[in-house]
Amino acid sequence: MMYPKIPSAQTIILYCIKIGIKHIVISPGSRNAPLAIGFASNEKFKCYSVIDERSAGFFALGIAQQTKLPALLLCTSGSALLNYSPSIAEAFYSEIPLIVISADRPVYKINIGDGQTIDQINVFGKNILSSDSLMQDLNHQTQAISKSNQQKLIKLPVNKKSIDKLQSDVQVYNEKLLEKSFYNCIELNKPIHINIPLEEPLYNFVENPTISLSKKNRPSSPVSKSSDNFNPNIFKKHSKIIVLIGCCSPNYLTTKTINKIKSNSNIVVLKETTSNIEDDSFFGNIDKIIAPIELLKNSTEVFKSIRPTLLITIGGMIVSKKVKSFLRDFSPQLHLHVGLGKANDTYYVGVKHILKNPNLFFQKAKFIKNSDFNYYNSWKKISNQRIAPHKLFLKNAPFSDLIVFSIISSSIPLAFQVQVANSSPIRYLQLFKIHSSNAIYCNRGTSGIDGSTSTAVGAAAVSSGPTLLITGDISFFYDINGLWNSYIKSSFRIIIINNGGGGIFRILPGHKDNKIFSKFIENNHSLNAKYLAKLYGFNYQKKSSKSGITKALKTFFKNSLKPKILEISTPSEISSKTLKNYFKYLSKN
Ligand SMILES: Cc1ncc(C[n+]2csc(CCOP(=O)(O)OP(=O)(O)O)c2C)c(N)n1
Repeated sequence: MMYPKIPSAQTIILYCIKIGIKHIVISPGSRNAPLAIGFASNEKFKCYSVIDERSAGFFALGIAQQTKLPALLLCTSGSALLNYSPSIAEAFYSEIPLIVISADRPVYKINIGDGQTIDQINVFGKNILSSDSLMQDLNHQTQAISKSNQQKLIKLPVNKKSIDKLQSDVQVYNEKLLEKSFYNCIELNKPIHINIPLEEPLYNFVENPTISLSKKNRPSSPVSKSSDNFNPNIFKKHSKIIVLIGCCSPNYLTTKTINKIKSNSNIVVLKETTSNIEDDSFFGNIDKIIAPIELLKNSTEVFKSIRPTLLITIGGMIVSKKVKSFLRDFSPQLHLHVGLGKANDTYYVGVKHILKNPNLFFQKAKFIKNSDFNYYNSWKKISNQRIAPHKLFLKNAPFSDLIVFSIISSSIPLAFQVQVANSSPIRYLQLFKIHSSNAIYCNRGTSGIDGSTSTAVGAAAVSSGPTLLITGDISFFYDINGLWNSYIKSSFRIIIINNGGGGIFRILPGHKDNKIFSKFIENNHSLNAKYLAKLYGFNYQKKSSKSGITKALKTFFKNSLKPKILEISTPSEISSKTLKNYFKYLSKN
């Protein structure tokens, strides 16, 4: 094992061992070499080398999403750090813990014309929990420090005793800062940033630690993790209750909770595909239920009849624009968000945050003994109305994105976890039933298209089962560097739905069929992934028909020596028209 001689660098490594950080994603550089070598030579850590920091950030996000523990990112000084921004914002809004360590020049070398230096503090603005710098060690290169011009870190004359005293203060400060920041990161599931100023020489190591960390207790919890600020009788006051479930990790709600919720027929559960919750009495495929109502002449009347008086939200971001607009236009009297994560006032009625694990919340909830089934049945009736027309439409619909998703959704083997890119892939997938064994993930914190591949590769690197990434063409080409690493397993699968541009913009309101739209909004193109597949060692197939895909999927998921890409070409115009016709058809039948 090699521990860096520089005390602050060694302290970070000892701290990571102390709190059990395991996964370290390292991007190259020289300033971060003391830490890179220190981590990589210690078998307590599993280190990954990912060159592009934007991709590295998402790769680490994928790891933390799966392990539910912080993954650590390490980069050199300068613009390297800025490239973590998209993944840090995603982690912040998705509440995924990441620790960013940036190596830096000493303070006296910033903004004086030294190479590869920028101001590295607070570069992530408000999209991160905290951004701090360790203090520079004063017993390392004391001469160089005392020679520095502007910031007098050490006052001359210096002697060993005074340096030892100053260094001991630096050590106390640094340990406290690490303790507090790491602890907050874990407790609040949010990203944090620690900058570390390092003076050369950088490549000196010792075999055994020369520092012993203080044994002081952890700082007090940043939030009270749980509170009882709710009235368990609230359910008795409402006969129209919606529980809306957004992004959750698998098994977030226990079977006991699900059964308890089911026992109350005043409750309608609307669950998104990313909720990873399955029960036949809950309503998935929310858009399939709501979008056709929007097209009815008497839509207001219908919406009014299913409007809730109490809305309870659980989990993270909501994908369905339809449910958001329904609940904003036909708003509940009361909105409670239950959980330890952030409560968003998404529906403009003011949100009351019940800071409690939803399982405990429902355990304590008191229900009316014999609730009538009216409210549940109103939703059930609409949901049932969709079943036959859905099937019939798909049977006769032309080859399009919708057809492709209907085929894919019924072909995924149970062992696969599914990583889905933004934006139309996750929206299409929401229209179909996915087996509960297939955990579904999507970067919905910021809904970016910039890291879906890297996230999927990172997640797959720490998952025992195989991973399928379903992505659009623009998202795929955007994050090509997600494939530029050596951690892609042979079981990794990518399906690219290539509709020649950002197909989502043809679906969203405001679409215009003209050149400006095609060039600047949709970005239509004629690229395909054939040569990229070759470059990165993937088996590759391209299909553009229903029978072609069906045939390809028969072998696509089977074991292979290389990972595989299945690229599916779809017609963009027909795809957007088909989706619109689908909702029209559902509304009329
Ligand atoms: C980093 C980033 N830039 C831009 C966007 C806006 N955006 C959302 S979806 C999309 C196009 C996605 O196209 P594609 O991956 O081909 O999927 P499709 O919608 O065609 O299915 C864009 C540019 C974004 N979400 N994130």
